Order: sequence, then C-alpha cells, then structure tokens
Amino acid sequence: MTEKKPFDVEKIRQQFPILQRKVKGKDLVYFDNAATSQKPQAVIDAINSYYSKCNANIHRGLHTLADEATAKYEESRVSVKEFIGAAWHQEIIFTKGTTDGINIVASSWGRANLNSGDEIIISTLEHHSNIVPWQMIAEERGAILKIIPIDDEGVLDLEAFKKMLSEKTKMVSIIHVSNALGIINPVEEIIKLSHEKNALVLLDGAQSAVHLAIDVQALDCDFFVFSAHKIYGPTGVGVLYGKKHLLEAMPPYQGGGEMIKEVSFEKTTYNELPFKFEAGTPNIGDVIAIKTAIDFIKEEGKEAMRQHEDHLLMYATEKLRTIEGLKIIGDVLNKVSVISFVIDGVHPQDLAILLDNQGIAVRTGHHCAQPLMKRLGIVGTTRASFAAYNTVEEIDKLVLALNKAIKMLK
Ligand code: C6P
Repeated sequence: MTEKKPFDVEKIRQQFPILQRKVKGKDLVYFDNAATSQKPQAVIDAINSYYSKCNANIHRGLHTLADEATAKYEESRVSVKEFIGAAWHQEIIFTKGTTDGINIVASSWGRANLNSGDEIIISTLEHHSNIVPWQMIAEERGAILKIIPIDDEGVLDLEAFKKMLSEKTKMVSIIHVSNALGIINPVEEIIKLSHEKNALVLLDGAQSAVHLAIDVQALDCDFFVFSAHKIYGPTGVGVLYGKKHLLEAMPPYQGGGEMIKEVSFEKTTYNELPFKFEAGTPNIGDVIAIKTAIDFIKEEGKEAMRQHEDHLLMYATEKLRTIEGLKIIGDVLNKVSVISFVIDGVHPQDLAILLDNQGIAVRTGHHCAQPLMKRLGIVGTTRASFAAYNTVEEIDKLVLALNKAIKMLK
C-alpha cells in the first residue's frame, strides 16, 4: 500500500509566485478563485518553454519544431481525456473556454437538431454563458426555453424538473456547481431522468472541474465543458467534451484551416474529430500548459485538495455565521468552497473596496447570474471562494477585515 502524503499547504503556496506579492502594503489574500485561480510556476514555465523552445504551428509542418509542438499539444488532449474519464481522445475539443464550448454545442448541435416547439431546459442557477447561447438558438429555431425553479437557498426543485421533462425536451443544459453559491447540483439524477425522455444533457463544469472528481463516462453526460483558467491553468483555453457519435453527427461550428479534409470550390469535405471543431491555428502554448495544470492537480491529489478546501469552507462558514447581520446565501451541505453572503445595510461594492484595502480579493455583484439574483431578491452578494493554497489564517484575516469594514459602513 502506498502511504498517503500529508497535505502541505505551505509547499503548495510556494509554487504560486503571485502569493508573495503585497496589495496595498498587505500580504495578498486571494479569495477570488471561482473567477480564476492563480497559476503555479510550472504552468507559467510551460508557456514560456513552448515559446522559447518549440514554437511552431501544429499538424502542418514536417520539421522538428512542428513535430515537437504537435506532440505536446496532443499529449495535452490525452491528459484531459484521462482527467475527465472520457473514452476517446477524439471526444476532447480544445476551445477558448466554457463560454465557447456552450456556444459550439448550442450553435452546431442546436442548428442541426432543434425544430419549432422543441424544448431546452436550463435552471435559475445558470451563469449567463449557459443562458444566452440557448436563448439565441431557441429564437433562431423556434424552440422553447424552460427554467427549473429553485428554493430560497438556491436548491433546484427536482419535482418541478420532472414535470417539465417530456418528449419535447431535446436538451437539458445545467450548471454542475453554482458559481454564485457553490451548490453542487444532483446531476446524476438529472442525467438519468433526462435520458429516460431521450433528452441530451450538457454539464457546465466551469466550477466543478477543479473541485470534484469528474468521470464523464460514469456520469453519462453527453457534453461537459470547462475552462483551464479555473483549474490552475492559463486563460483563453478550455475543453468541450462530447460523446463521439454526437460530435461526429454535428456540423462544424466554424470553417477554415485545420477543420477540413479537402477544399475545392465545388465541394469541401470536413476533417475527422477532434479537428473538425478546431478551425484555425489554436492557442498552442496555452493548450500545452493545460497538461501542466492537470499534472499539478494530480501531484497534489484532487481528493486531498478537496478535503483541505472543505475544511476552509466549514471554518469560514462557522466564523461568518457569528457576524451580526451577515447572511450566507446557499447555506446548504452539498457545496464546494464558495461562500456568498449579504450583510444588512452594507452594499457589496463598498465592502469589496474596504476588503481590497486590507489586501483581500473577493468578488462582488451578480456573478454573471442576474436571473438568480433577481429570484433571490438581491442586487448581488460578496463571494469568497477558496483554492488549495488558501489557509485558515487568511480566513481569520477576512473575518477581522469584515468586522472592521462593517463598523465603518454602518
Ligand atoms: N465564472 C465567476 O466569477 P469562461 O468565462 O468562459 O471561462 O467561463 C464562463 C462561466 C461559465 N459557467 C460558470 C458556472 C462559470 O462560473 C463561468 C465563469 C466566473 O463566477 C467569471 S464570470
């Protein structure tokens, strides 16, 4: 039996150069990880190494640099395939990020499969990226968008969902973990129920990919999308996973180089998967660095990271509950390390400025989930989201800074 390594948060912190910096003369406390995580040195080095050692276009040239760059790019694809438990590397499409992935499915699958009167189901919890692309394609195809309601804490109403599902439902596109509240949705049940009606399921994994063990085959989701920048990787790149037979049947999303087999003015034939969906020169250096980010997570252990983050979540929840007038929104058991809260008589934006003065970075506002805020009857929240490199001491600093800010603002 291999011995389990103890979780060493200091060792992890040392790998993130940005954590050494000061903000407003104070040590940076970075609690905006749900927006984007910081990057370990290895990821920064991987990007640097690509440009300084093997920069070349991929899948085209017959020279050493092109071969090396192509090999690294394709290694990253295999690494992603394993990270999410896909069956085939052809099922992994590199995108610009979560938003891009959802737009590809909504446009390409939607144009080919949606007809007048067909229904698409999303939920009240969705990020704008999983609302607007479906609104656009629904309008174009004459399809109908239905919304799963939530209770006052943000928990999905599954009974309402069951009633909504019918033979007309063609797609159920759901946020796996709420970015605004941190709640984990019961996606296994949603997928099972949807498949019983022959509807496909897309999971928006932007917030789940970093915290939860993802196995797309066990989940049996039809599409899964996420962004590299929230899993300690670079910005501007992400992943669309789709079941092979579905991607094969979908028309290309964009036309151009790389996605073709043969072009003539009379007729163009399209390339095989995954290249059919990767038109043009991709963001090669950043895609290569996705593998480095995944290696970092594997090395530290996703489960160990989750346990540490859960500990931070519990600690912060207990501390924040003691602050008078503070209400945690989405205060349920099944969640990841995201705490969203409102404070009586305090505007989130004023609070964020005072916290920033103490070197503490949080996100405030609607978190790109305006319909959710409307349903909850609030303008926005203050959101602290924790990563593997955060500490209990940093939470103590947040609590102190909050108490100080509340005194000033009330
Ligand atoms: N949420 C947040 O602060 P992109 O921008 O394409 O990488 O990801 C969009 C997106 C889609 N779905 C969910 C659930 C998300 O959380 C996000 C990004 C950030 O909550 C920035 S708005």
